Amino acid sequence: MLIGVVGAPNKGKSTFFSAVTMVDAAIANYPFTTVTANRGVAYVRAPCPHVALGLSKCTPKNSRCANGTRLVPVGIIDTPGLVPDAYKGRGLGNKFLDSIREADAIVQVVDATGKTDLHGNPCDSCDPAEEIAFLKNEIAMWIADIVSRKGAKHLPVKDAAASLSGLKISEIMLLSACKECGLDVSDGAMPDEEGLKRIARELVEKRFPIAVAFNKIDVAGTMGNFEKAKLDSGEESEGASGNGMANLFACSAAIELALRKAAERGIILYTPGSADFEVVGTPDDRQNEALRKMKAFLGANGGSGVQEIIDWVVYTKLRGIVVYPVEDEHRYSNHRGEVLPDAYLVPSGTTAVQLAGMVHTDLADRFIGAVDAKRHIRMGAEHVLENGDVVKIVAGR
Ligand SMILES: Nc1nc2c(ncn2[C@@H]2O[C@H](COP(=O)(O)OP(=O)(O)OP(=O)(O)O)[C@@H](O)[C@H]2O)c(=O)[nH]1
Ligand SMILES: [Mg+2]
Repeated sequence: MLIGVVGAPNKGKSTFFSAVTMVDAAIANYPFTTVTANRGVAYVRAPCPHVALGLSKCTPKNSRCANGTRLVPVGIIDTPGLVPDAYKGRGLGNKFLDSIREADAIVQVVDATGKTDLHGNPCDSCDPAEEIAFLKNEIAMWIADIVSRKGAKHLPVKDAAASLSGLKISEIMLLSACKECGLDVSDGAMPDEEGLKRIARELVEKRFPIAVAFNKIDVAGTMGNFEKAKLDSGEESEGASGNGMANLFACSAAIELALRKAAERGIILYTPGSADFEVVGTPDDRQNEALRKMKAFLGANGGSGVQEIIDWVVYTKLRGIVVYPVEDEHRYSNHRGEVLPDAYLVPSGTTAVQLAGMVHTDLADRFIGAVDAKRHIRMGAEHVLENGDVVKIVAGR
């Protein structure tokens, strides 16, 4: 799974990315600081099974365990800023769009203060809610443009689908988008330009689930903009889908980054996503003052909001589950005695034999069966795994 951090310039994308990955990406208060995409690894939270299994500890290898919370890796990509008409190549247009091709979902970072415009330049009172529509529109135009560049007026649906395959848009997805737009393509030909634009908007919804991060919420007076946007989007979408503003989140990437850096330096104990931290080092006066402010912010907002977004995207939008392959189902360990060493983030619906293939392609070929190590029952190849399962794969020679 790969999450793209996306949005107009100067909104805090790289700050968000750095906070969740601890990769040092360039951050600055001007547009187009990021010119090529940065890749890293973020983490989703899961209850570590060592607690429910009554084990005193675990030995994570590909992940971390922080006070009983397993932090499971998920790929993330920080993209260059997107400006209006990026699909025509404006700004870093093509670079931006290319960098989201592989993303399975998007975190759209908007500046909740309203102090930067769609080009990332200073602005007195821009409406952050406008940025939300802008991203969807831009991606839709990009998709429509890719198809219409194929030339023919009534392009065969098959050719349209082929032109979108690089974006991981399948023919089935395309046909379902046409259907949802009420457009009949049973003659095998794509509709006119107007129809194509509608289909492209529908494809954005299907292909790129979006969480909107109202960032810089630590700036005084900003929460009102978030509340307003929530109301606006709720009113708008309630008629359409009834699920309102569920994808809007308030966050402070800057505070999350500062907290993780302080934790890395041993000044505080902080579990990403929590609403508090403990001072364990010896901060100087300046650091003490900053920590005091951050504690107050976390207390008032129930956390920085950043980790919550990653978790929501992975669990709610991408329907991920976390499973733990082991070699010894009694000790929950690998052959070196390391307890619950690996946590795999997989799509819901993953079967035992598919997990075997993810651990090692060879294991799927030699698959004989699997054991549910928590319940001590056997699983067949097609057994669908559940979130939190601990699985021993049994393979032949
Ligand atoms: N107050 C506050 N400032 C923030 C926050 N996140 C980012 N900033 C500031 O916003 C400015 C832009 O941050 P970047 O992370 O470089 O933004 P970007 O979206 O990656 O910018 P481009 O790469 O130019 O598109 C910097 O001055 C950051 O310090 C936040 O949560 N709170
Ligand atoms: Mg950046």
